[in-house]
Amino acid sequence: MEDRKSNKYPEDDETGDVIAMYQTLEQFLKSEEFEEDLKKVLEKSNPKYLDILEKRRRDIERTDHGIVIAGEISSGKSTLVNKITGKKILNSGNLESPATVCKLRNSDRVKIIVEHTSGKIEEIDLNDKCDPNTKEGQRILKKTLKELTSSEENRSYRTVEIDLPIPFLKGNTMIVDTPGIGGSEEATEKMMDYLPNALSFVFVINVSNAGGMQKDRLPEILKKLICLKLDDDMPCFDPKDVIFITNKWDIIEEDDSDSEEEDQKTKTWKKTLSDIKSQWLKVDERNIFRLNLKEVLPGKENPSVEQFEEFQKVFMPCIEKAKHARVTVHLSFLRELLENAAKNVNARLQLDQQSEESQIELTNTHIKELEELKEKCSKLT
Ligand SMILES: Nc1nc2c(ncn2[C@@H]2O[C@H](COP(=O)(O)OP(=O)(O)OP(=O)(O)O)[C@@H](O)[C@H]2O)c(=O)[nH]1
Ligand SMILES: [Mg+2]
Repeated sequence: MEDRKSNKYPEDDETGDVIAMYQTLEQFLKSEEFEEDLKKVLEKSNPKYLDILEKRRRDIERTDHGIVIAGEISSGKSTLVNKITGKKILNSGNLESPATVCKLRNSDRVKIIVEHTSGKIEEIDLNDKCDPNTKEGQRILKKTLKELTSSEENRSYRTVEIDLPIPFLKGNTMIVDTPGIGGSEEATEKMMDYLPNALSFVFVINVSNAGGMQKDRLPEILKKLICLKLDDDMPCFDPKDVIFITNKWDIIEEDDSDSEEEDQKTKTWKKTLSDIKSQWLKVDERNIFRLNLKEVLPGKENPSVEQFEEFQKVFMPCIEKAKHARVTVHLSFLRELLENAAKNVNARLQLDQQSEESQIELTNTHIKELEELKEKCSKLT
């Protein structure tokens, strides 16, 4: 393993500009120059603005734009990721599935990058060893990943990143396979820790599990997400974008005993829909899919393939949106805060007309500084 050289994308410059704007604004609003009474007025229009500014800056500094695939253990998450990429790379159906967050990223070079909980980063270059477009290449990648994630060292991994050509993924947007909820506590914790990096989610539900979602541990993660959102720790995640895949309908037995009664599948569908709606109020029903992932095979025609195609029509725009989501949301937040700050300083200037010249000069400096930031903000959008 070698130490990793950092990847840089064109949109990183844009992000860098937004981070710099946050820093300048934080410095200015904290400084003595920005007077106490102005601070109080701003606090009224934008309560806790300094705390929020700091949280927002931390959010834009996150480099992963994750589309996170999550759900209960063995629900079909890794199978789904393999179907999305069209490559059998992630291990599925393994009782000892990797208890690590696995991130897939588009790259010209094939490599695996391991991040330890200590922060140490290591890289395994596989570029000359496998071509991921061939079955053999996928087998090698899968085997390497399996060895890596089933090793004792896996416990010290925070994330494992697999870089390979996935043209539909842009820049830092990644598809993230997570350890199943209900597995080891340690793995669930790693998954929960990763959540603030996410911009979007696909939840996979195994409908053949008795009790469906109530017994499923999915509500646990949904609650955590709601808390993160309410605390402003995930400002760029839009709850309406969440997608649900209900999987493994083939395991539910057909009930042909009494045609008068609703069959098992209809009952399960109604229950699953009502569970999802009660646990995730913002759900868009068009984002709930019903299929058997194992029947999603190239060249086949069946209801699962049709549903998978419908799913892709919703999923692909999420990927496109993720590329600029952070910069767009942060710029509009900055613009609103700057407008409020400038408005307050302007009002102050009018009151100060009669007072000392130095006072007016200082207020003018505030306005100039805020206007400069606003202009930078407009140039970026
Ligand atoms: N019957 C049935 N089995 C499926 C279907 N989709 C996936 N499976 C199987 O379910 C098992 C678990 O699938 P995975 O993709 O590994 O599930 P996972 O959610 O990644 O599991 P963990 O990572 O261990 O939490 C595998 O044996 C899959 O082949 C389906 O539609 N029907
Ligand atoms: Mg898995």
